[in-house]
This record gives sequence, C-alpha cells and structure tokens, in this order.
Amino acid sequence: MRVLIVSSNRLRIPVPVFPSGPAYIAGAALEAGHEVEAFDCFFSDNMEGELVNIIRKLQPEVVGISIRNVHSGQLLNHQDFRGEVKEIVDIVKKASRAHIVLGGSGFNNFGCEWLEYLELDYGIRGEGEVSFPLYLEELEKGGDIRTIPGSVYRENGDIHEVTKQFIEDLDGTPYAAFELFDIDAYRQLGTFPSLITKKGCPFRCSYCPISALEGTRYRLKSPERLADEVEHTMKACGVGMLSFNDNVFNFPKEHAEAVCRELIQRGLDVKWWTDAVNPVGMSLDFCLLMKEAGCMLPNLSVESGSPRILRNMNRRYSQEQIVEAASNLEKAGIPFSISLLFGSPGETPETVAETLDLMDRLPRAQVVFSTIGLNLEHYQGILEDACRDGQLVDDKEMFEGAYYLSPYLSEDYIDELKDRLAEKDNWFVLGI
Ligand code: B12
Ligand code: SF4
Repeated sequence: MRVLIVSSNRLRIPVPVFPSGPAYIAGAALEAGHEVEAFDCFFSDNMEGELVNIIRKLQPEVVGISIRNVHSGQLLNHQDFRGEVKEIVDIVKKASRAHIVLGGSGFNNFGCEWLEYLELDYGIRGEGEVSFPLYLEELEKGGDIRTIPGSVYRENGDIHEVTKQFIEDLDGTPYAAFELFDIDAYRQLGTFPSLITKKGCPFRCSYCPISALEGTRYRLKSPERLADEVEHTMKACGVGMLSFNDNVFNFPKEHAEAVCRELIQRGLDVKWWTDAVNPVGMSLDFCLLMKEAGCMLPNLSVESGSPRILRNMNRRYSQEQIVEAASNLEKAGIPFSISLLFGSPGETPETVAETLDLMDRLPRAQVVFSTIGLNLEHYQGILEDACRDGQLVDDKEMFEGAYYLSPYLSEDYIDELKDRLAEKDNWFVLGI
C-alpha cells in the first residue's frame, strides 16, 4: 500500500526532538513491503501547500498521523497542540480519500479523547512496530481492523478500545527509517536520531503514567541487536551521534553495562546521550564505562532534593545517592545536565529550599532543566492529590491541559522563585 506518515510535532522546547516514533513505524511499514513516505511538520513553513503536494504525488491509501505531545506540559507556558493536529487532519481530508490512522506518544494516553476531538474513526495506541504493519495488512485484504491490538475505533457512534499488546521480542523489530526525515536540518539544531535499549518501567513515580502505559516489566533489546542498530543508524544517516531515549538508561544496571561493553567492543566510535539516568547505582566504575562507550551529557533525573518530596514522588533514592552520582559523573569527566520538578504534592517553600541547597552542593551541571507545576494525565498517582486539592474536578480537563501545583506555594512565592531561578546562568526554567 502507499503510506504517508505525518509527524505533527513542531515544539522546540526544552529542545527539538527527532521524530523517532514516526521513523520506527515508517521502518516497520517499509519492511512489510509498503511504499512509504514521510512528511515532517517541524520544518514546514507552508504546511497546507507542502502536505497537499506530497499527497498529490504519492496518492497515499493510508495516512498515519503521529502525535507526540498533546500540549507543552508547562504550567508557566501552556500551549495546546490539538488545533495543529486538527489542521493536519483537515488538510488530509480535503486533499485525499486515504484512511487516516492516529498514533504516537501523545495519542497513547488519550485515544478516545482524540477520536472525539478530531471526529475521526480510528487510531492505534501503544508500540506501533507490530500493530501498524498488521493494520496495513488487514486493511489491504479487507479484513477487520478492529481486531488490531491497541485499536481505538468508532462504531455506531460509540468509541471502543482493544487491549494493547506489548512487544516481547524487541530484537525482532525493524530498524527505524530515520533517513526519511531531514537528518541534516536536525543536525544543525543539535538533534540526532534516537534509539531505545528497552521498553517498560517498574518505578511507578507518582507523577508519571509510563509504568501503566508501557508495563512495569522490562523488555530488553539484546546488546548485540542494539549495537547492530547503532551501526546501521550511523551508516544510514551519516551521523556519529545519537541519543538513547530510554525511560531510565541505567536500569537494569547489568543490561546498561552490557550495552556499554558491546559498544566499546565493536569500536563504533559513537557519541551518545540519554535523557534519564537515575541517581541510584552511578558508581565511578559505571560512569567510566559509560564514558568509554561514548556517553556525553547524560541527564541526571534528580527531580527533587528534599527527602520528603522524593518519598512522595516514589523516587526511591537519597540526597547522598544524588551527590554520589553527580560527583562520579564529574570524576569520570562526563558533563551532565539535571532535571528538577517543583510544586508536586507536599512541596513547600522549605522543601524547595532543600532542593536549592542540594543543588549548591553538587558539581556544576551544564544545564539544570526545571519545571514548575506538573502536567496531569491519566494513570498518574498524583491524580488523587489533584482531586483532593481541588485542582482536577473532571477527568476531561486533562485533555484540555490541567496541572498540579502544591497549594503550599502561593502565587507571590512562585513569582519570587521564578526570579530567583532566572538569575542562575546554567538554569533553564521551562516556560519562563
Ligand atoms: C526521551 C523523552 C524525552 C526527551 C527527548 C529527547 C530526544 N532527543 O528525543 C526530552 C527530555 C527532551 C523530552 C521532552 C519532552 N517530552 Co518527552 N519523553 C521522552 C520519552 C521518555 C521517550 C520518547 C521516545 O523517544 N520514545 C521512543 C519512540 C520510538 O516511541 P514513540 O515516539 O512513543 O513512538 C512509538 C508509539 O508511540 C507508536 N507511534 C508513534 N507514532 C505513531 C503513529 C501511528 C500512526 C501509529 C499507529 C503508532 C505510532 O509507535 C512508536 C514505536 O513504538 C517519553 C516517554 C515514553 N516512554 O514514551 C516522553 C514523552 C514522549 N514526553 C512527553 C512530554 C510531555 C514531553 C515535553 C512536552 C515535556 C515538557 N514539558 O517540556 C517535552 C517535549 C519536547 C519536544 N520538543 O517535543 C510525553 C508526551 C505525551 C503527552 N502527554 O503529551 C511523554 C509520553 C511522557 C509522558 N508524560 O507520558 N522527552
Ligand atoms: S518518571 Fe521515569 S522512572 Fe519514573 S515511572 Fe516515569 S518513566 Fe519510570
């Protein structure tokens, strides 16, 4: 079949990101023998003209629209991307009779809401590497697409959801077709293709839905397959850099070590970073191993320096472990960034001060990414707090964009905090 994949994401903060999800499903459709092209809204100045052009040329039978973010997730700068997706859908509907299928990380948690909002009939939640080719196959032979795992569909006016299936054999999944996207243009922005070494997360942090969405059991790529994929990506995209977009790179630790060893043994000379290393287990030996394997600028997910808030968040590490991790990264000669979340349940000016004090005691991070207020989504533990504190009255508010901010932080205090953080030269406060 002729398939067009549209990547809808245009957000540039905190950093631009490569459309890896769209690239993975494009790769899966290509491997299944379909003719596939991609349209990336990120670089488009004239979306209607360019999209209509590619639709006229390809005459797609299926248009897969990938939704990465529902909104900016920033209380201090809320941006709603639903209108942008609607614009894409309207253009596609006007220019073609192709089947439209929705998917992507921004769709996974809000499938029914999206179908209603866009007045569409079909989408697939969850990992698309297996389900998307299955959908194409079923469509081609006139079968029943409502049986595809993860389907969300409309029937007689009602919206139904089919249970998702997690991919167990990640080694058997096709490579991403990164080369369908403008790698050079992304490179100029300092953005590179991203791979994942595993799926799943057992941690169940109170503000995060991922353990529910991806499952609490790790599903691992073998280090050999991962190194093959790295090698393939470097050749196919002409890049020496990429990122590992795992939920947590350094868990399970034996797997992360084995991945690093395999990269070293292959002599791939790849530079990579990762947006989430947990402070637990960041021994000097492990940091040195990461460095030798090509790691540069990992993000240490600290989130808070207050023991009480860390407990509330279910983060399961101590101030000492944070200090040890940051010090060992410094000793190993790896510059790093840090991420922090302010305003979660129980946060007070005193717990914020604990975090700021701890930050002063750590070796200097290249960047400290900090967020004030937490974006609310289905499956988060903090929804209970949000309802109790009167910050979420109806579930429907989450799709519109709803946030939690600890009631112990007054508006004046937040203004003061913003001013204080803005003075720090290596801090990036999201939304200011
Ligand atoms: C790594 C990561 C980051 C990194 C990205 C680094 C980089 N270089 O790419 C950083 C830290 C920068 C980041 C930032 C943000 N992130 Co982020 N991030 C992630 C994370 C952990 C992994 C994303 C990833 O690459 N996954 C691997 C790819 C291959 O998976 P995927 O894109 O989901 O695609 C799969 C499926 O969705 C599906 N699929 C995708 N497209 C399509 C299309 C069709 C038609 C079909 C059928 C299927 C399908 O198949 C794909 C293959 O399995 C996810 C959590 C998660 N586990 O998903 C959050 C996540 C994507 N981020 C999220 C958010 C909100 C953000 C921010 C807005 C946060 C903020 N307030 O700034 C920013 C946005 C940045 C931007 N410019 O867009 C949300 C998005 C959902 C939502 N609620 O809107 C997620 C899901 C976390 C969450 N809350 O649940 N992020
Ligand atoms: S914040 Fe990270 S570690 Fe915690 S549950 Fe979400 S993905 Fe897992």
